[in-house]
Amino acid sequence: MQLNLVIKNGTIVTAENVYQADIGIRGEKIVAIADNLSGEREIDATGKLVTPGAIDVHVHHQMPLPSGVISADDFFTGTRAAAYGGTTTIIDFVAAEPEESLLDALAARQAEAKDRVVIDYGLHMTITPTDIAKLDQLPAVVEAGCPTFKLYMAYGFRLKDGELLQALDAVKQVNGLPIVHAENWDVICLMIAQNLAVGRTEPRWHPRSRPAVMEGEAVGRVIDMAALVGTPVYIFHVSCDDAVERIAAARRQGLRVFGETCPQYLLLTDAAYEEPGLAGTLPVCAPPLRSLTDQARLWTALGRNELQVVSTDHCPFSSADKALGLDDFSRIPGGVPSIESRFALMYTYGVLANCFSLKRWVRMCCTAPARLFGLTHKGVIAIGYDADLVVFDPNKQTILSTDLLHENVDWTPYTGFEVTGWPAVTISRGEVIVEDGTFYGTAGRGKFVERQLSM
Ligand code: DUC
Ligand code: ZN
Repeated sequence: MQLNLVIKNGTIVTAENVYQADIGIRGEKIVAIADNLSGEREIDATGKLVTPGAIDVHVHHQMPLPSGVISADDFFTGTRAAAYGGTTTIIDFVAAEPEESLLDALAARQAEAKDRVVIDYGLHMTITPTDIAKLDQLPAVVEAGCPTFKLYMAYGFRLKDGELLQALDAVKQVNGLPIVHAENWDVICLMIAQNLAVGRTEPRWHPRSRPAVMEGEAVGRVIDMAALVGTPVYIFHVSCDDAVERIAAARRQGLRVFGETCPQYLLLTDAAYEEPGLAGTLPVCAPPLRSLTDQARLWTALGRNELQVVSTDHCPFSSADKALGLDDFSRIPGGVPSIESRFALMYTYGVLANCFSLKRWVRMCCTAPARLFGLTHKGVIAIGYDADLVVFDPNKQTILSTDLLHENVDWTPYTGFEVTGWPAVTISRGEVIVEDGTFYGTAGRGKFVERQLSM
């Protein structure tokens, strides 16, 4: 069989197995897994791990906030950084204007991404309060390849409980997956106002205005509503023990409840908000960073499969934008970067720290996101799947810094973090797009993936 590309002598890591074999690629697909393959081009992966391309189901590129500030990575810079870090598919978001149809909004967002994306991408459809009148459009959105629906319980465009129930029911009717930002917005608003009223304006009041117990309450509330309606539900950016406990309890009852956490909650704590001046504003995100105890619980939850996915919620804002909230923590644009470092951070601080196995690393960063989010040809190393692969050098030592990373932002919360293991080669649909630190991809080569759920 004529092979265009062969990855030779590597250790293949999948969610189920770790084994030695060569991988043969023809065109965009994996067509052979065997010993002693040869092809037009061969990459020697001796001493390296070969994994599926990582999948990041939670990213915000060029996302405008109501304040007018826009997240700093666009679809080119963000997906190029993702490729450097071994991520070959992302799922971003689309939100319709009040007068806009959901399909028009989808087309507009695809137009923003089209000429810029370096890797394949999908989009989650957001359901805001003004979209409750458009729920009859959901079948068309699913038909267009977007079967996952973002529901906010926080921010100005949150859904109130009645709207949330309506949205969950509508998503269930189309066999979609609701994905939820779960926090208690009324409590947060009150606590922010109370703190600001007495001059508590510094970033340290950000986590104190968004208590973990109320994240747990919101997670429990939406799980109960999803159970009432009979739909599965996926909880975004779980940050604390209270939220994990609700998810774990629901799963023990046999409910189809899933959750993710992100590197910031696994590796940073709320002590970061105690830093004076600008430094304390930078890691502001929502939910906020939590305590060391919460952090430890998240690692345990990943090891026990109480949480299934590690995504990033990559949403960088420049330090100049963060400084807009220097005198008022509630004005700090929320979000942190990690689209490039997630896969390696999870290897170093997860696998090498014995929190979970190699197989589970691949499961939570590649295979589970593909399965849960309907990326039917991705996240797995098997014949017929897309040749999205990473040749991962498990010995490469790196100290993270903004100079090393390619995210379009002038800071990273991971400055000084020591990482062992980094992608040496990233392959997207059979094309080498990063090799030994050089980028070979092109803007616009990524394709929109029409996703189909199989839950
Ligand atoms: N939280 C953040 O911190 N940023 C982006 C959106 C979100 O929910
Ligand atoms: Zn987000």
